[in-house]
Amino acid sequence: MATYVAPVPQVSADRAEREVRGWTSWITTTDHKRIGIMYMVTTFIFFGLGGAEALMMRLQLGSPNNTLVTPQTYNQLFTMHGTTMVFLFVVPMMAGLANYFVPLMIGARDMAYPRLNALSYWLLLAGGIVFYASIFWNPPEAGWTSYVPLSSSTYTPSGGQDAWIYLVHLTGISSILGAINLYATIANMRARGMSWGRLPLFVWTILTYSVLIIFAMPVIAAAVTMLLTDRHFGTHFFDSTSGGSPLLWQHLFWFFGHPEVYIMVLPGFGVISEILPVFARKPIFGYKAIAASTVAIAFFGFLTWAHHMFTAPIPEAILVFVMISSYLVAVPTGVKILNWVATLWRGTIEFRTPLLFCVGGITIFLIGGLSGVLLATFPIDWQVNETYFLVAHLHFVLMGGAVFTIFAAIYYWFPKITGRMLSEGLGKASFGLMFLGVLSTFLIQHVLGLDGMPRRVYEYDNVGHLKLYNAISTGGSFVLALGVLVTIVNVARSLKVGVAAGPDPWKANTLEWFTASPPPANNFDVVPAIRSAEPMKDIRREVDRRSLDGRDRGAATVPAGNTQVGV
Ligand code: HEM
Ligand SMILES: [Cu+2]
Repeated sequence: MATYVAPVPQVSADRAEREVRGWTSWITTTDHKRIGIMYMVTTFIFFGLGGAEALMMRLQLGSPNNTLVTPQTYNQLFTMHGTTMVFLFVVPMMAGLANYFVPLMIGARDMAYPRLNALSYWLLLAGGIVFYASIFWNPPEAGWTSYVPLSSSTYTPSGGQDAWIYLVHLTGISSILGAINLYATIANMRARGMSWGRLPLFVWTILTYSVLIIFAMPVIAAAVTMLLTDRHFGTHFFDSTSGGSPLLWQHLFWFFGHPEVYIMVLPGFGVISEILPVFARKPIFGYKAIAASTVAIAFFGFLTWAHHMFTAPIPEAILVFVMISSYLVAVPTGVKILNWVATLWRGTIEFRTPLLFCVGGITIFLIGGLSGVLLATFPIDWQVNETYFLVAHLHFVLMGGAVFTIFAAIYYWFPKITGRMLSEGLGKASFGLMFLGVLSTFLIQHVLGLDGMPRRVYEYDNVGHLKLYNAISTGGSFVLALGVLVTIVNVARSLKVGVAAGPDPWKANTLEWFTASPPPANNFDVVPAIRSAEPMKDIRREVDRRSLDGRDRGAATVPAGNTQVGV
C-alpha cells in the first residue's frame, strides 16, 4: 500500500488553528462539523435522560403492585421518555450525523446555509430546555401522542402540556430549517462528477429524511397550535362538547407520526448501507434498488397513518386500504434487507464493532417489522391494541432501526471525528450486552401483551406469569443500560488514549475518508473529481498504479485531501 503525502497547505492549517480555541468559538461557530458534534453530544445527553426515565419505569414494573412511583409520576415518566427519545434523541441525532458527514461525503466545504445551521442547533437546545424545565413544576402526562381529551385544559391544565407543545414547535422549526439546509446542500454542492447515481447511500437517506420532515413537520406544528389555542384561547378544534373533533387530532398527529418513524429509521438504514460493503470488502449489492427503496418507503409511508387508529370509528373500507398500504411498505423494506444480505454473501467479512451493530440492528429491526405486519392486519390489532405487544413492537423497530444504527455510526465514524480509534474489546462487550439486553427486555413483552397486560399502566396484579415476565424485562433493561455505559466508557477512554486512526482506518469507500482525521476547518484543499459511487477505491487504485509504475507525478495530478493523506 503506497503512501502519498501531499504538500502541507499552510492557509487551512492556520485557519483551523485559529478557530479551535476557547468556548466562545463553539457557541459562535457556523462550522458544520462543530455543529454536528454539538448535536451529537446534546442528543446523547437526552438519550441518557430518556434512558433514566425508562429504567425508573422498569423498576416500578419490576414487581407486582409496586409503590416506587405514584400513578401520576408514572404517566409523566412515559410521556417524558417517549417524547425525549423521539424529539430530542433520535431525530436530532440523525441531524447531527447528517450535519457532520453529508458535506464531507459529497465533497463540500460546509452546509449551504451555515448560519441557519447554527440556528437549527440552538432551537433544538431551546426546545429541550423548555421541555425539561417543566419537571420543576408539572411535567406533561398525556403520553408522547398527547391525545385529546387527555391533553385538553380540562384534564391537564398544568403548564407541562404547554411545555410539550413548545418542545414540538421549537424542535419542529429546528428540523425543518435543518432539512431545507441539507436538501439545498445535497442538491447544489456535490463534488464534480457526483451524479445522483453516485451519491453515497447515506446521503440518499438523508435527502429522503429531509423531504419527509418538510412534508410531515408542518402538519404537527399546525396541530399543536390548534391544541394551544384550544387550551388557552377558547377555540374548540378538538373539543367534542362544543362540536370539535378529537378524531381530527389523531389524524393530524399520525399523518406526522407515521412518517416520523421513517424520519427516525431511514438514516440508520443509510448507515448500514455504508458500513456493510466496507466490512464485507465488496461493493454494495443493488445500489439502485436500495436508493429507490428508500424513496418508495417514504412515499408509501404517507398512506398508512390510520393504522395507528384501527380502533377509532373509521369506515372498514378505509381500514382495508390502510392495511394494504402498510403491507406495501414491507416490500421495499424487504428489498433493502435482501440486498444487505447479498452484500455480505461471500464477502471477506471483518467482524468489527460497526458491522456487529449493523447486523444486530438488522436482526432486531426485522423482529419489529414482523410484528408490524401482524399489527397492520387490523383484526389482529383489535386484539392487541394498547397492550405490551405494541410496546414490544415499537421498541424493536426503534432499537434496531435507530439505536443500533446510531451506535454503528458512532463506532464507524468516531475515528474520523476525533482522529482516534475506539477499543474493539469494549466495543464488542458493549454490543453483546446491548443485544442481549434488547432481546431480554422486549421479546417477553410480546407475551405480556398477548396475556393482556395494557400499556401505560403503573402496576399490575400478581396473576399468571406477569410477575416473572416483568422481572425478566426489568432485568434485561439494566443489561441494556450497562451495554450503553460500556460505550460511554469506551468513548471517554479513547478520547485520551485511543490509537491514532489516520485518515482512512477502514479502507472505506466514501469521500469523508479522503481528508485528515479530524478534518480541518475547510474540509478539503482539493476535491477530487468523482468517477464512481466508491471514490476512495478509485483513488487507492490510482495511487497503487502510479507506485507500481515507479513514477510519482506529484501533487499536480494525484488529488489529495488535506495535510497528510495516506491512501
Ligand atoms: C433504553 C431502553 C428503553 C427502555 C428500557 C424503554 C422502556 C419503556 C417503557 C417501560 C415504556 C412505557 C411502557 C408503558 O407503560 O406503556 C416505554 C414507552 C415508550 N418508549 Fe421506550 N424504552 C427504551 C428505549 C426507547 C427508545 C430508544 C425509544 C425511541 C427511539 C423509545 C420510545 C418509546 C415510546 C415512543 C414510548 C411510548 C410512550 C407513550 O406511551 O407515550 N424507547 N419505553
Ligand atoms: Cu405507523
